[in-house]
Amino acid sequence: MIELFSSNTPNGKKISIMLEEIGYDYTLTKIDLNKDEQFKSDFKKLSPFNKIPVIIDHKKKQTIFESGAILIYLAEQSGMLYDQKERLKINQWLMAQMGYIGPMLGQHHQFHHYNPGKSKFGEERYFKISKSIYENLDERLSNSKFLSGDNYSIADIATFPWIARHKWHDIGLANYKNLTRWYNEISIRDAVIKGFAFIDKDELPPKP
Ligand SMILES: N[C@@H](CCC(=O)N[C@@H](CS)C(=O)NCC(=O)O)C(=O)O
Repeated sequence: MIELFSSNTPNGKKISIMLEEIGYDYTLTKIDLNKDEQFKSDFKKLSPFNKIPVIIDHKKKQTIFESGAILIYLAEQSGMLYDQKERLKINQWLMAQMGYIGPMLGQHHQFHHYNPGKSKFGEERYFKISKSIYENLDERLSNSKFLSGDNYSIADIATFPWIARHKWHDIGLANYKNLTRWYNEISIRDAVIKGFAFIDKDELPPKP
């Protein structure tokens, strides 16, 4: 049995979506970031940087932090969504999400959504970078069905919940035809709908 420690954020949703995709049973332990529960000493023992998500695979006595590492672990355990032949491509798009797309859109959330008016520099910088991320993804998806190629993979699962915050981005997802096609296709998967609503039972991926 997998125990998922998570919150209702894009990084949190990656793992609930993955668990639904591979059909694993799991229990959810909510970590309330607004109450600083991520800083409790018991949680820090599982997550050295005090971040969600974390999983414990109780059967295998394994604790894993970092969403990319968790996705790879679950993909390898289940033999799903991380095709051996596509691994190099999947790794590149997964690492791009982990090292660039997520952190940059996260900064955009901080300056544009949570703290508008506090730093013109920060707002402009991360708006511009986020817009270029939409452009880059749209370009990639103009000649590839999914991020790593023809098949849906953990790279798509990692990226989708970040693009699902498109209303906060104010960039206009609908203007990016290929990114919208990809987004819509993933939005209607049963596992994505279930995984998206893992904390707020009525939450659906917002329409472009
Ligand atoms: N690189 C980490 C980032 C995780 C992360 O930033 N989690 C956020 C929520 S989305 C968090 O736990 N924030 C709490 C804090 O920074 O205090 C991953 O992908 O797992």
